[in-house]
Amino acid sequence: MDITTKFFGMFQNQEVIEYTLTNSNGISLSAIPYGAIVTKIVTPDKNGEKANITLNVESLEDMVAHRPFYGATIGRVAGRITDGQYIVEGQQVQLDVNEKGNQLHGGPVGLDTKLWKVKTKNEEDHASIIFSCKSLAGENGYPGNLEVEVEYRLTEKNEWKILYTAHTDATTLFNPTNHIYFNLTGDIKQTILNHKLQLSSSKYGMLGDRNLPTGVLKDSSGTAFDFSESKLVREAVLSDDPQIKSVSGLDHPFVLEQKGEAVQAVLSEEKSGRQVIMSTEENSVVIFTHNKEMDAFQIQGEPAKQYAGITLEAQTLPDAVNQSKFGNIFLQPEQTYHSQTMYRFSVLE
Ligand code: G6D
Repeated sequence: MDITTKFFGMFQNQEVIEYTLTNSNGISLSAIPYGAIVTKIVTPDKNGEKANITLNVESLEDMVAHRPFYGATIGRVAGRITDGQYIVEGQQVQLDVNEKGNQLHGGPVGLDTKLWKVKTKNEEDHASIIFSCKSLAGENGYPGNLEVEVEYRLTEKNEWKILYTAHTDATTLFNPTNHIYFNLTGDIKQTILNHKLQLSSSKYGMLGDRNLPTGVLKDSSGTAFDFSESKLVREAVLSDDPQIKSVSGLDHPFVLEQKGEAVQAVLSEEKSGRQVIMSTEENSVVIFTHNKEMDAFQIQGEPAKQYAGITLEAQTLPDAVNQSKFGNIFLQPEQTYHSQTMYRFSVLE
């Protein structure tokens, strides 16, 4: 495996270096210590043409100024926490809020806004970029000093494995994800509407006011949210389903029926022949289809268009701390948090 580095930008007078892992099949993954952000994933198409298959901001300045979350490590808690509040041992905790009175993606200074420590590891069958950071008690309103490690492992089997480890010195919340947006065409000027998606899921979380989960996990069979058989993303995103219309696309959690090594999601694109499969230990995957053009910054000379990318954000169901049966995201001092999500890249002949 090859590990290379390149200057990426400056943050608070510190050099931010981009690390790139490349395997013997010409697949590479690049990431930076700011936000443990994945800046590129390059894979070949069916003709061997290599291209970046993810949506990324080109400059660190734009990442810091606009926080689009592209490829970023999200935490302490991915998604929205209603009113930034939760109850633990009969006490109400008030977190910092940063979107319509809720906490979104870990709050105003979430893990995606921090400069992580970094080291690399090069083994026979894989190479890794290992990021670590500390979130102090009180940051974004969370109790507990949290230590997080995220390992991005690229293997010779063309897998990107994300391995999370975390500890806390007081009961807190932890539900991280990676906010990667895929565009398998390799051209962000094309939309993801002709991508095909298949999910091992029969229920999705309905959204209500302020994009908050209503708590209802609805049966998806026969609806726009039914991806039990592979189907074009456009069939969902352009449907008249009120849940789709209300957010102009997908922005919903899908309950995953299997866990661990099983394949729970298959995303593919016919023209390039590229395919990504996902497996995770988490109980859900949030799929967001970049439902609005982002005109605060430019990528390749133009704003990132509507439907320029699609996320597969593996995590415990959003707002789990306020929804019974959504899962447990409390992290206790005596626990070590471990979770793994894997994406495998291939080409359909
Ligand atoms: C919007 O509602 C969506 C979120 O799900 C997404 O993560 C964010 O944009 C980037 O707030």
